Amino acid sequence: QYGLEKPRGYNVSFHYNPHVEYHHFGSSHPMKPWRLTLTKQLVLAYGLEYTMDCYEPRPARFDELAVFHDREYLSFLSQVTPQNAKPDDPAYLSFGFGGESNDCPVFDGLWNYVSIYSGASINAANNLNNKQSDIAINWSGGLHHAKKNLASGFCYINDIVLAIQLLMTNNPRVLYIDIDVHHGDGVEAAFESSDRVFTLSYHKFGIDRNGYPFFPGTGNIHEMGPTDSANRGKGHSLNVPIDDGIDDEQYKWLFKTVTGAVIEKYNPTAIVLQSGADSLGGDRLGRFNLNIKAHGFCVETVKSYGRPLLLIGGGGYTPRNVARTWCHETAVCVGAELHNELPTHIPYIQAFEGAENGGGILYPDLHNTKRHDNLNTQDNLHKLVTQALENLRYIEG
Ligand code: V1P
Ligand code: CA
Ligand code: ZN
Repeated sequence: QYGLEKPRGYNVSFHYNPHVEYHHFGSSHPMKPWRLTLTKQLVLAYGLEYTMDCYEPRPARFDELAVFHDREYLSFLSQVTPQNAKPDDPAYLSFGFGGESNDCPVFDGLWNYVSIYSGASINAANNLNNKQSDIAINWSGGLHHAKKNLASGFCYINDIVLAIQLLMTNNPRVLYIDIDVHHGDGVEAAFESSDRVFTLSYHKFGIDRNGYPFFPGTGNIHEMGPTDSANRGKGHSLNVPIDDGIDDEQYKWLFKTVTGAVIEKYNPTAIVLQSGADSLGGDRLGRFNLNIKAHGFCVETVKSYGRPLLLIGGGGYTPRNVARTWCHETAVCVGAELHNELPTHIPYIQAFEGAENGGGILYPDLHNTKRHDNLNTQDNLHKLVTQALENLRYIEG
């Protein structure tokens, strides 16, 4: 009856260069590119590669990165190595490398690493632009803290900004949504003077008992971009600050209510979703208490609006759960349901086995795996939503 036509659904593309996996930030550093190996193994084990167009993008070139980043910064980044780095060189610190926190170390193959993850976001954005895909996925990207001349919070090149700049050639309005547990400050800053990009970030915000702000310390509800009324970007950022321990039902309600209102009002012609997995329960750096399916609910919700979608990774510091989440969200994109029992023939299956690693299943209970008391009351969340909706008064209906 249906001839040889493909069943109607979304054209999903998967953009991944496996060379990204072999880079190391250093043994005690929480960012582990190896989580991408685990993600790929799960995606393959469930056979999801047959449901998508898979690309192996080339690394981005210097000129492609210079569309956003300063050339002096890129020259430094492309030449610095652990052997020639001079930590007392003023340029070294001023570009955000090393320092006391060592958030952005100089490691072997750094330039290759940043070019690879950026190349994948560029390739994914181009696929959306030429309508080869409805949803394009790059789990190696999403490095939202990088500024045009500054490395910050494990991010050296802002692949999201580069992808949005490409999408802007075809789209009058791009919506950026960020569910990483950290504030998407680099993307917000890059487009602060534009009304053609709206940035929306959900994140932990607050000061801990030792007096330190949760990284990067920005993104309170009243930060809505520039205040100068002549600035076109005024009111085109929305920040949703959340406290420790938020649970599935609260987060789903918050995300659906606020994101829905932004989409209805701003009416974006393309959406970029940064799906940082450090908002899961049990994350090494995060503070929330989300399960995998609640995180995936955000992808489902955004997908349901049917706009061209770029889905990218970000943070995520408990590698086995990052892999589970991004595999689940790949399945959400293609419209597949996955069985809970992990296929047994996966390389690195040990990473998922044993009670402490989630018992060999795809959807272990992550709620309270790292006890964070829920400090979000229903009353606080209602007030937050009221204020968030109020903040939307600057954008046209
Ligand atoms: O809190 C800081 C430093 C301390 N300074 C005053 C700032 N850095 C954080 C950075 C978190 C970056 C998150 C990136 C992303 O949003 C996107 C990929 O997920 C930090 C933390 C922490 N617990 O917040 N750095 C480190 N931990 C760290 C630990 C060990 C070695 C190197 C860095
Ligand atoms: Ca965020
Ligand atoms: Zn993060």
